Amino acid sequence: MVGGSAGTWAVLGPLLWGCGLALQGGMLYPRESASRERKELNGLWSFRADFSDNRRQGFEQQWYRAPLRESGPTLDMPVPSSFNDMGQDEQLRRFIGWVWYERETTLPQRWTQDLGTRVVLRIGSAHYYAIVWVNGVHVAEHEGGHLPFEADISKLVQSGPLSSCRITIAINNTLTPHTLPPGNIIYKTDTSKYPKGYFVQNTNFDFFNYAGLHRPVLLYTTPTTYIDDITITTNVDQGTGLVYYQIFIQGSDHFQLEVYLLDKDGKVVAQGTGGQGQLRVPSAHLWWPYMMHEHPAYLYSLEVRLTAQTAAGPVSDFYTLPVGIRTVAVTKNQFLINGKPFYFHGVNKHEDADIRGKGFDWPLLVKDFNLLLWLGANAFRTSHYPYAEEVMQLCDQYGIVVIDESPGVGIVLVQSYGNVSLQHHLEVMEELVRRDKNHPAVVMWSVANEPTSFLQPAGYYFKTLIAHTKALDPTRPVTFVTNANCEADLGAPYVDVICVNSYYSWYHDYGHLEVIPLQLATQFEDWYKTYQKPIIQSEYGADSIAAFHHDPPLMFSEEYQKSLLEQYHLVLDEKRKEYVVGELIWNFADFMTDQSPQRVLGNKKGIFTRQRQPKSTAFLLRERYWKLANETRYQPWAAKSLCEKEPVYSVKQELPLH
Ligand code: BDP
Repeated sequence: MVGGSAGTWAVLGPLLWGCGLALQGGMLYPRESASRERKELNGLWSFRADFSDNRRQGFEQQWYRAPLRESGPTLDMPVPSSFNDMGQDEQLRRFIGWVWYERETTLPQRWTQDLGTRVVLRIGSAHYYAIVWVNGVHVAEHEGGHLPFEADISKLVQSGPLSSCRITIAINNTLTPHTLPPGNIIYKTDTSKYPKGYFVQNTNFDFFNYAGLHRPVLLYTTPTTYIDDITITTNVDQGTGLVYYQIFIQGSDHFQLEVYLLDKDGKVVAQGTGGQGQLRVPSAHLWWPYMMHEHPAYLYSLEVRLTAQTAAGPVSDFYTLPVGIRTVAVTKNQFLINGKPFYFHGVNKHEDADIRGKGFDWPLLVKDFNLLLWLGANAFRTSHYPYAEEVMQLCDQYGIVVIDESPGVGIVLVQSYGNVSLQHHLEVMEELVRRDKNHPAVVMWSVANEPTSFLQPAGYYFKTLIAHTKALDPTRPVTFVTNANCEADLGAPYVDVICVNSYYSWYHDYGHLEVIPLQLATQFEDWYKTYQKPIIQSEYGADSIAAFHHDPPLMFSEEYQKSLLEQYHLVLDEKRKEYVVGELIWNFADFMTDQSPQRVLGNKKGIFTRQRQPKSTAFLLRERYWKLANETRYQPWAAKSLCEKEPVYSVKQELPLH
C-alpha cells in the first residue's frame, strides 16, 4: 500500500469455520423509529490529498489532531462522491495514496448528555482502506471499499462539555495483491524514462478505481440496550408463508421481545415473542419478481419491539424491517422462485456516472430504476462489487432480482490465491451476507468475476470460499462468474449455477458475427455436458459509440452492437428451452475505465450512454425482455397487461416518484 504503516492492516476478528458469522455485531440499516434518530452528514466536507513523496505527511503531522484547515489548504469535497472527477487536476484524478476528509457537526444536547443513548457513526462505504478519528481520537479502521462499517462513539461524545464533534477520515485507495479487488503497485525504476520514485497502480479489472466517501455518512442513535441484528428466512407451505426470525440484542440479558408482522395495509397478520421463532401467514402474498405477478414485490413489515430492564430503568427499542416471503431453489436445469421457473432477463450494472464517479446519487438511482422497468429487466448482477444499500432496498420494492457480487474481480495473480487473500475474501463474504441477507431481491451470491480459475490454487480457494458462503447462508445458491474453458475451470464443480461470460466476435473473430451461433451453442453444450447445472449467460455485448452508424455493421457502430446481440439471442432462444436460465447484457450503461488504446473515454458496451440515453440496442432489448416476460408468465393477468405484440407503454411500468 502506498503510504502504508504497521497497524493499518488490522485483521478483522478470527474466523469460525462453518459456524455462522464470525463478525461481531450486526449491520442493520439505520432506520428512524420511536427509539432511534438519524443525522446525515452528507454535503460538503474539507478535503486534502497527501501529495508528499511517501504519502505519510498526514500521519507524521497528525492531521487528525486539529481541524484540517490548520495543517494546510483544503478543498471542498462533496459526500457522497468520488473525489477523482471533482476538479480540473489530473494529478488528483489519478491520485494513489492517502486522502483526508473532515467534517464538523453539532450534536443534539440529548445525544451528548443522556447516558442511556448510544451514538453510532456509520460510513456506508469508504474506498478502499479507512481510518476514522472523532475529535482526534481513533475510533475505527476498515478494509474494503464497498461495505458499511460503524463506530460506537457514545463515550467520546458524552465525556465532556462539547456538543461539537469533528470527524476525520483518512482513506487509502491503493490496491495490492491481497485487497479485493486486487491490484499491484509497479515502481518504474528506469531513471532514463521515469522520475525518481515513479509508480503506477496496476489493476486487472475494467472500471476506473474511483475513490473517496462513496456512500452516505451518518450518525444515528439507539438506546444502550438495543436490537443489534435480525435474520429472516422464509418458506412457503401450501400457501402459508413461514417467516423464521432470529433477533440479537446487545446491552442486557434481561429483556422481552415482541414481533409483529404487518401487511401493506398495516394489519397485523402474525405475531410472536422471544429472540427467535416462526411466524405463520395463511394465504400469504408472496414476493414475486417484476413481471412475474400482477402485484410483484409484496413486502410485509416486521416490527420488533424490545423492552429491557437496566440499572437506569426500563428501556425500549423499536426496529422495523421489510420482509418478502419467497423461496429460491435450483434444479439441474432450472432456477425456481416460489417454485416457478425464473428466467433472468436483465443487465449488469456499475455504480458509475459523470462527475460523481461511484458516489451514491438519488436522482441517478431513480432514473436507473425507471430505465430498468421501461426495459422490462427483471434482474441485475451487482458487477463487480456490492452496491449501496439504498439500491438493494429499491430492488426489494420493485421486484428486481439481484445476483449479489463480492468485489472479487481481477483475481489473476497466484499471490492473490494465498491464505492472506482467502482469509480476507471470506471476511468480505461475511460482511456482505451480514448486510444483505434479509433482502428478498437477493437470490444468489456471486463470490467473484472472471478469476483465473484454471490456476492450480483456484480449486481449493473456491471450494473453501463457496462452502463458507453456503454455511453463512444456506438459503441461497452460490456462484462465481467465469470466462474460463469449462474443463479447465477448477472452481465450477462447487457452484450451484454456472455463470459464463463470453465476447464472441468482439475480442476475437473481429467483425465475423456469423460465427457467433456456432461458438455460443458449443459453449453452452460443453458446460452443460460437463456439469449438468443451469447456466446463465452472465455477460455478452459489444462496444458502440452512440450515434456512430455503419451498415453493413462495423465494430463500434450501433448496428454492430445490435447485430451481435441478435446473433446471441438466436442461440439463447434455443437453449433457454433446455437449461439456460438467464441472460444479462454487458452493460446497462457506458462507464469509465482506466485509459488504454482499447477504451474511448471508457467502456462503451452500454445499451444506454453514461448519461442514460438509449442506443439502438436499448430498444432491441426492450422488445425482447417484454416478449420474454410474456412468454414466461405464470399468472393469468400477464397476457392482458404485458405486451403481446408491441410493448405497452403504460404508467404502470414507470417507477412512481415519491
Ligand atoms: C468482461 C469483464 C468486464 C469487462 C468486459 C469488457 O467481466 O468487467 O468490462 O469484459 O471487456 O470480461 O467489456
